[in-house]
Amino acid sequence: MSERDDAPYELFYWPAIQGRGEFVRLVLEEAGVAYVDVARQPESEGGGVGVLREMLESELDQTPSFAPPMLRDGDLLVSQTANICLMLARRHGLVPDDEPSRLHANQLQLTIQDWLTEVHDTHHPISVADYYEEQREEARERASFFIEKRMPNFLEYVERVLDSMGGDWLLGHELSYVDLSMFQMIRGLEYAFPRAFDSYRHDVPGLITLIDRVRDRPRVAAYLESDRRIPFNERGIFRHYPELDAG
Ligand SMILES: N[C@@H](CCC(=O)N[C@@H](CS)C(=O)NCC(=O)O)C(=O)O
Repeated sequence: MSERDDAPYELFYWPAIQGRGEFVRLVLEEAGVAYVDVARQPESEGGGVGVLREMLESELDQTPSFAPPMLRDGDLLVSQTANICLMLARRHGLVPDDEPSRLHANQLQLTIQDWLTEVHDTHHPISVADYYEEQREEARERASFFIEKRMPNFLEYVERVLDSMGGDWLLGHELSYVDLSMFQMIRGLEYAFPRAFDSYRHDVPGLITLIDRVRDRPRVAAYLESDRRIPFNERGIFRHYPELDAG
C-alpha cells in the first residue's frame, strides 16, 4: 500500500445501526487496520451523531458527501459505500491488482448495493420520510415481490458467478472485499426474511459455503463476537417484520 501514516481511519456513520456502514466496517476489520467509528464515540471525545450532521452540512469539504457512510483519511474524504470499500481493498490487499479483476469486483459490489436498496424498499416502498407503519400495505406488496422474484434472481446470479469463477471465493482463488459484503447481505436476509431465505437455501450451496468461509475468518469471527458489531435491529436496512416474510 502507498505511504500513509498510522493514524486511524475515521468512519462516519449512524451510530445505532449496521446499515451501509457495516460493509465498510467489515473491510476495515478484515484488513486489520485501525479505525474510529466517530459517531459511536462519546460527545465529550468529539463523537456523537451531531458530528455526522455537521459533516454533511459542512462547507469546508472540497468533496462534500450527500449521505453516510463517509471515510476520512487525513485530507481525503470519500463517500458511497462501494467507492469506500474499493479504496480500502486496493490499499489493504483485498482485491487483485489487475484491471479486469477490479472491474469485476466493482461490478459485483455495485450489484450488492442495488440489491440492498431493494431490501430497504421492502419496508419503505413509498417514502423514507415516513414510518414503516404508514406504508405497511405497500410494504407487504413490495416484500412479496422481492421474496418471490428478486431474492431468487439475485441468489441464483451469485451461485452462477461462483460456478463460473471455479474457486472458493467470488473472484476465484482469493478472498476479496466483495465476499465480505456478500456475507453481510446473506446474514441480513437471514435476519429479515428467515422463512423466505430458508426456502432458497438449498438452491445455493456454493453461496452458503462461501458465507461460512467468511464467518470463519479469524478477524471476522473476532469482530462478530465483539461489541463493535451492532446487532440487527428494526431501525436498520435489514428489518425483521414477520408480516413481510414468506407465509
Ligand atoms: N448510494 C449510497 C447511499 C447512501 C445512503 O442512502 N445512506 C443512508 C444511510 S444507509 C442515509 O443516511 N441517507 C440519507 C439520505 O439519503 O438523505 C451509498 O451506497 O453509500
